[in-house]
Amino acid sequence: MRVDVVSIFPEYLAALDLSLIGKARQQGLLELTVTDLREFTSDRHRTVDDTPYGGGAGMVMKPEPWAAALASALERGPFPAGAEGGGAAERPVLVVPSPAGAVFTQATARDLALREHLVFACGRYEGIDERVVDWSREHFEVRPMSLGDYVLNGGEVAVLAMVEAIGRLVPGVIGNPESLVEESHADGLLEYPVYTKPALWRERPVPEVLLSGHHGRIARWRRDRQLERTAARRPDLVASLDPATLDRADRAVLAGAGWVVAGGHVVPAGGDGPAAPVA
Ligand code: JCH
Repeated sequence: MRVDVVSIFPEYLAALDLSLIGKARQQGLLELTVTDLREFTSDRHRTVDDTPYGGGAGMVMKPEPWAAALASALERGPFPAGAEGGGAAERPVLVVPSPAGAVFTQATARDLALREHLVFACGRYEGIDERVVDWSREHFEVRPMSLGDYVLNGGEVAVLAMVEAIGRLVPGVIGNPESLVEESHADGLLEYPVYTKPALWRERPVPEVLLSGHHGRIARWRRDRQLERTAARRPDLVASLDPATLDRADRAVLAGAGWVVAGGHVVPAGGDGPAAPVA
């Protein structure tokens, strides 16, 4: 996979050279290039912004440097060279972080981890002139993406998060592929709590079942904690559970947390959900 990042703060992306992504590069699985948008300006002041048409606060990023930077990224092509394998050339993906983007999820990360060429355009100020996005659709699959419903000052932090989430899913990048298998079994539930040595710390014992060696009981205990946590912290995820994936023990834990299966959905006990049809 090739990853190109364009930013007016390229030093911000230095963290990508460390840890997981750095290892992927050393293994030849991923090639990362970070370029300074100002390299693609042609005026003496290396101007990248201007006032917004229609008025309003702040500044907007000018289209010309962006077009030049993105054309330069396109020229690099996929990595390794000829990653198409004789087939039709795949469209590179242009990810544009934006508070107005679709929310980036694990499903997005899995999808993008299979692509040959990802380009990330880090905006600043009030964002990038929208015509850059429109023009880019002629050359890229364009994906405006939000990290979540909160406002950052620019795209860099969002790109750090997205490249880390994507990079660890590139085949061969994670040392222990078992971790990925467990994650993919996550069934729309939050993770269970984890513990390590010492078995007793500040008068707090590790839950005894985890020391028991009973793999079936451990699996059931972990599943119970996942269900409890999800009910307490993420009611939206509980409401999205498919009842077909819930056994009797699951339903008992959810009932204890105030959720029941009714009308083919998981709903809060005692109202709200659609009534189950009477047979
Ligand atoms: C960004 C900005 C428009 C603030 C400039 C580029 C992404 N999830 C997420 N939150 N914020 C971002 C993000 C991504 C790229 C840029 N800004 C600052 C732009 C705003 O609304 C009018 C507010 C923020």
